[in-house]
Amino acid sequence: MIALPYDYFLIAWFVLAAGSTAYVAFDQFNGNPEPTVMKWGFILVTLYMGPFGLLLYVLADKEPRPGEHEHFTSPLWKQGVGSTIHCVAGDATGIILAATVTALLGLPMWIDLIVEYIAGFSFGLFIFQSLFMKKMMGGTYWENVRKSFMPEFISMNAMMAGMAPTMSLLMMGRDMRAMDPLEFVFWGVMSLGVMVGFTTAYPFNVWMVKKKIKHGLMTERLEAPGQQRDMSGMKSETGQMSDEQMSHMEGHGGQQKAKKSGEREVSHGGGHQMGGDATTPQLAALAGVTSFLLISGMVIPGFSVNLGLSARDVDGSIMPPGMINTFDLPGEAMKDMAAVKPRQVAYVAAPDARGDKVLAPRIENGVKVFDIKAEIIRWNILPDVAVEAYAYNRQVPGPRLQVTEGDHVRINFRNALPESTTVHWHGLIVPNEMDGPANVTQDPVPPGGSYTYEFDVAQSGTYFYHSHDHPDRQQALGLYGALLIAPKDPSAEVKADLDYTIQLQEWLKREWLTYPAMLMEGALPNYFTINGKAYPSTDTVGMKVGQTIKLRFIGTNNNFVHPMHVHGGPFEVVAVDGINLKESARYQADTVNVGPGQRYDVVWTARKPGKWLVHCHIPHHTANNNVEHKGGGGLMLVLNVQ
Ligand SMILES: [Cu+2]
Repeated sequence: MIALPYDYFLIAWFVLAAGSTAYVAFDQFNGNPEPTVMKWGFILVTLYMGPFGLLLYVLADKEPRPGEHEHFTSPLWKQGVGSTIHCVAGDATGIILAATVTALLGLPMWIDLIVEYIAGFSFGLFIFQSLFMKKMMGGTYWENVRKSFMPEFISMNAMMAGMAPTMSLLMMGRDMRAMDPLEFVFWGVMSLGVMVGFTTAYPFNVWMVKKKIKHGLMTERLEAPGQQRDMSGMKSETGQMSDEQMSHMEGHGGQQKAKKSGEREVSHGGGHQMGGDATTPQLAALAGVTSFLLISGMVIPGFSVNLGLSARDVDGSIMPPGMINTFDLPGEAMKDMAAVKPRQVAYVAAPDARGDKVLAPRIENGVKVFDIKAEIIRWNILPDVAVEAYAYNRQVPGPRLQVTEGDHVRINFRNALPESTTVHWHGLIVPNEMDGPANVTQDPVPPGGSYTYEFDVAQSGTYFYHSHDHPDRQQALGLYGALLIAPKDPSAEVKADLDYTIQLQEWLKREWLTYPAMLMEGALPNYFTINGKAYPSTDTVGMKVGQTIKLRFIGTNNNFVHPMHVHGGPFEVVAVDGINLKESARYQADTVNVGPGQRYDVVWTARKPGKWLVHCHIPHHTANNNVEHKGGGGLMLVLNVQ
């Protein structure tokens, strides 16, 4: 799926690889005089290595002019390319098949690596070398297995020594979609792994070709003297003849003739004959060193990434850019901190949509009934900044529930998130099974599930509700809303001319993706909102000189204590955590530290006309991704006094 800019790059890469492979396949089967196994070797390697496979093909193997293949491919470096090609074609195919199967089976990465090695080695040795190359090697199948074992072992070790750490570090890195064969980036990592593996295997293959213990490039010609003469005659007459024409003629005339007479000749480029000049100590040393490289390539990534995890454990998570990823980080932690998957967005809110809308209850037999649903939405915190949010009733904050002390309420909750969740009624005295903490007072509500919360409202004041299942993720992503309870006796309410609720939230949005902001390395927020909007998209509240406003600050945020400050003179703190302060306990201040979960009701008087700011006093929290616009950003709003 497309989630990050490099997904587009990968698509372009796959198009290039497909084009390169098509060209190599066409050219191989239309004129390159080479054994079929080598044709397929180049085709497979070009499929994995794209334009680099094509480059190797034209530089080292493609017959420049008819009849020159033997001479053209004779230099040792080209023979080394050929030898590495048939190693990589077999081994990499085995590795990629194994990686796909183990990922789909949900096996941990370390088992995946071992299975890949065994599969790659087996595929390379038993099929690609011993079976497909039987013709070139001469002898029986099992003789070939025996002869091929040591060169294949050395080459496979060297290749996997490069491919394994490339796969481990990239698959278990920041973007763990790379563990999922259904994602582009899995195939991108495989391609890169094959390229690194090719590079690490190449020098060993050059040496083995030089020592005549491994085949390099070969030329296979179908000897048909009559045809050859005819063709050269034609060539001298017409002066030119395309490769296609020649191969066409060979294919239809020459081949049949050759088959009849059995005249098929394979020559090894550079005149190499298989015999083997390598000494036993040399082979033993190479086997030892490549084994060491292999084990290092398998083990060393395990010092920095968790090879005990499977594709299922990490579930295609994309981690925040600066997160510290260590070998002991569990998959659960990764999923908790991961970006919201854009494809899971169920609803796109209008860019100017507002949250905290009053939800009118249904009255059923005297019970106030509210319907609330949690799902993933796209939500604009600024006109040009949209986040993937977890939301109640498709808004951030969730709908405002306004009830009166003494009400009996019922909340029909439905979970349309891809994960379990619950709802907690923060600060309320409710029956324990209505309180919400997942796995403490209730089973979490599964995706698609529902739960009915029902209780008598025995308190009054400023409260809120929020998720209590993985709240570090879910509440941080927007699962909260105001719960305002009017006192049964209206005279108990501290009166003001205006009433405005301020719900705080911290966001982490980077590189197109939204992560739950957390007070930890790599997950710190870069956007901040009041009622789901960052300044200058926050409300401007109109007032007249002499009017009072009750500001209800709610710490619906997860991480910081926000020192909320009002310009233009002090306010009076009249209630804390929903409880009215006695007159004697009320106090004047111009800043209240609103910590997560806390509520402060303050009454401010508009003393002078003008634009008076309400803002957090941590200046980073009044910027949008560290950019100021119209004098600030984030946790800021204007009281516009006429
Ligand atoms: Cu702040």
